[in-house]
Amino acid sequence: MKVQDQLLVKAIPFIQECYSELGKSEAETNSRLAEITQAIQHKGCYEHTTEELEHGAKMAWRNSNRCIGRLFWETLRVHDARHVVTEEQMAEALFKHIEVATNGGKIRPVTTIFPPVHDKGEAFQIWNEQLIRYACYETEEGLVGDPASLHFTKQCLALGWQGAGTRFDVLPLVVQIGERAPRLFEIPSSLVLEVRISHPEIEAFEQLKLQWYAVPIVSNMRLEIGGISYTAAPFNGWYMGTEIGARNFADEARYNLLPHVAAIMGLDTRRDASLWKDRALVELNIAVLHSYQQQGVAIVDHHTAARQFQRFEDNEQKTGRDVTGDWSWLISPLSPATTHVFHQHYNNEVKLPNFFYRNE
Ligand code: HEM
Ligand code: NRG
Repeated sequence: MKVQDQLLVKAIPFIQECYSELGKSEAETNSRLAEITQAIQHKGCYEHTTEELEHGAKMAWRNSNRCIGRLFWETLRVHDARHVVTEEQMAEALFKHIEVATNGGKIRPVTTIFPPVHDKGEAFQIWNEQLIRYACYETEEGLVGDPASLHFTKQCLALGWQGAGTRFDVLPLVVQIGERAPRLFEIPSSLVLEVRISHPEIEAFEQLKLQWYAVPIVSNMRLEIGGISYTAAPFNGWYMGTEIGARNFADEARYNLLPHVAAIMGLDTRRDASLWKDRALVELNIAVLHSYQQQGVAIVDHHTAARQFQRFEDNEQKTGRDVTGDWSWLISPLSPATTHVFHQHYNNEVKLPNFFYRNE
């Protein structure tokens, strides 16, 4: 199939579904379809209206099979950044995203959408996996920081960045337009809200000197709406506590903190059967939820998130849409069988619009 036909084949069902959900008339839908068909025939591409972009992004969240937070899909704020042409403007828009999303801790779900692929053939790219993430350094004592960022940190250092060398250095933004050189921008620290981790009962947690950032802003996925690919479309909601407490802090290939937590709790780490890892995990997750709540930063525990997801499933069923989902991602890494998600089957079919990894 010709590239143009492929585009039209994806544009038509998107417009039909989008316009039907927005309650538009058949006449309006048909005239928009005619306009898009014309544009694709003459220019090889078409442009989304603000309304299509906004609703398309919401549909993409609604269709994100791995996301347990989808109850709130209609509340997504869409920042239209399709006018951006320079790297400076890109950084500016990303700073704005961080500020609006963070909102002093009352986190708002936001996506910022930069120009799509077809515009002058120049791809807008964000090298960061998330806008805010901690660096990782190779030292003689081993890795310092978040091992998930080892490769990206090396790229930043090669571009001339210098980090302070702590376990929690916020990495700079690296953006690239087309084949131009990538540009590095330090995020003003006043924009980065962070949470110090303490435990409601176990004071020794403070000795671990842990912290995490308030807002997860995923920036390594492309957003596809109606056949148009937005290569830079970072999005955020708020954290589910287990992402930090059961994975980022706990995974052996991340901060690997369970042995340290067990030590301050005085647990018997010589025997697996003492379940020291499980006990340490629970208290670490309690500490994460407690600290975010105490410092006024939005976060959700996995039981509440699962119940919210149940409501999403009910809503979708009432609306007559099939809920698709990726079971292996939807289950919580902590006590999964205590939530309904574990006991249910999900159809992992991929609907459009959606978010994809860059190379997909
Ligand atoms: C994945 C929760 C908002 C799109 C996830 C995951 C969780 C989650 C727990 C699994 C992450 C992992 O295991 O690493 C939430 C919560 C939100 C929220 C609590 C609060 C509002 C959003 C928003 C979008 C979104 C606003 C897009 C507009 C996605 C996508 C994935 C995902 C695409 C899969 C990421 C991947 O494949 O790496 N979400 N989410 N989520 N979420 Fe959400
Ligand atoms: N697990 C990752 C974040 C992935 C997305 N999670 C969200 N998304 N909650 C981590 O940093 O732990 N969101 O848009 O809210």
